[in-house]
Amino acid sequence: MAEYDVVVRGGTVVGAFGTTRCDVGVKDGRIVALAERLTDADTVLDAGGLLVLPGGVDSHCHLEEQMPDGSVIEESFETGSAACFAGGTTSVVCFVQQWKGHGIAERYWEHKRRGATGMVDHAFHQIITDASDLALEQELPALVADGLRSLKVFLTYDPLHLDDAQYIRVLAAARRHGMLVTVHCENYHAINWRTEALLKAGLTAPKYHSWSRPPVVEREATHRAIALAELVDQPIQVFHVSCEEAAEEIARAQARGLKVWGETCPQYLTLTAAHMDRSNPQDGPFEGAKFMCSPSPRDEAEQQKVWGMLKRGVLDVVSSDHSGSSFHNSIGKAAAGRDANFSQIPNGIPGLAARLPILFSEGVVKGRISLEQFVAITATNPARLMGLAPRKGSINVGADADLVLWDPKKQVTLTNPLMQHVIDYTPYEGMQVTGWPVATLRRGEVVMRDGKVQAQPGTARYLPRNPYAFIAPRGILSNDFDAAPPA
Ligand code: DUC
Ligand code: ZN
Ligand code: ZN
Repeated sequence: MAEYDVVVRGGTVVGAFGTTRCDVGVKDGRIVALAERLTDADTVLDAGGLLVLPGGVDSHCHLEEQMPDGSVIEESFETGSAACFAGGTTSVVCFVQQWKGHGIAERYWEHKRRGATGMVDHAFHQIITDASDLALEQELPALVADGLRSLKVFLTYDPLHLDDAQYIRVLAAARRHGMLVTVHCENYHAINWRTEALLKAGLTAPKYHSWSRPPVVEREATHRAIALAELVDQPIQVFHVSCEEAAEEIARAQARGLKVWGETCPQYLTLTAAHMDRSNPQDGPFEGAKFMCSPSPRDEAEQQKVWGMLKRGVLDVVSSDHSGSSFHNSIGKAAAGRDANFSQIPNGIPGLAARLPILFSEGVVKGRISLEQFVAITATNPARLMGLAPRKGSINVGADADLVLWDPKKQVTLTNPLMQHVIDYTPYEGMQVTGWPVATLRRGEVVMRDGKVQAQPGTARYLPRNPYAFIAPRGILSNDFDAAPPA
């Protein structure tokens, strides 16, 4: 029997802290050797001229989520897995929704069953829409015992949003259970107020989505989310930061020593509000719906500031927030008709496969971030923050052999078929990128080669997360009274 099942030979192995020329030896799905020359392998993959990257970790994407009205997000675990592998991502953290008025257990176990039908390794964030005793006191402990380590709250969006009292209850429950809280930061009442006024004034086209939620609504909610997290002494990650003023709130919190992390997404680095003002001959201004997500993309000056925040490390994760709704069918963007006003159009854009190529091309190739930073923000940092390290997110002996063979010179024009998701469009259609995944290995198995995804449905693994120190509360309270002592 050969010493290695697979050897990846002659590539340039990239880690968050450095880059080395070495071979990677794989046995039983794990990395067992890193050395200048490895022989005695069943399969040798030639990586000459290629980069060898850890498989991407997308810690924020929406797959097969079940909605209270009985509908299910279009992207299934199976189709989403194909998109992940096509773009060099091998692990995801996706969401389970709580339905208002219900507990969390039933949906969680159902979602876990669905996750197993795909191919991509996965963990879950539990969305809390109703901070009830049933959810947080009675049902949450069993989910934590199953390896759930993060909660998600929305400070805006009907019917998901929590008020401050409910948000504090979630922070306290997370602290007791040793969990991370991730937060969608926009001010609910401010957006509703502006939306009503815009609609009354007849300003209903997709482009007015961005007018309904200017940066100040994101900054205010980010400030409040951080302040209340500080009160409870609970670490949080602020999701999808779109603008400098929200990132500044995070920078200030970090400078004070708080455990606050910030994520952004490719859409805030490459799209602008002007995309929502596009028209086409068939659909008119409805074309703009393709780019509608929340927070709203801003402008080019803001994009450069968000890049700056990534370079500084204030924002240290880039995830896709893949939340697609197809454009041409009647259940997606046009669910309320093609004349619907902006507030009736589902938010969210697809981006699972585009995430790494866009970050590499716009970031590394254009000199905005280093190659090592690219690996850190797309794999190593999300794995560490989500409690998936050292098994995922880096190329280490003992880690799962999740690897991407990356051609740093290959030039590609992004098209929807290349994305391999179920959604019928990509907001990045026509974008030119340099750098492309030519093969993806998941636990040592080649699951994508030259664009052909070859993994079997049902081979995904759930990633239970043990308690981990990285997200432990600081133990610093306003005074000696701890209102939510850890269990
Ligand atoms: N924003 C979110 O917060 N989630 C999904 C889609 C979106 O645009
Ligand atoms: Zn969100
Ligand atoms: Zn999201």
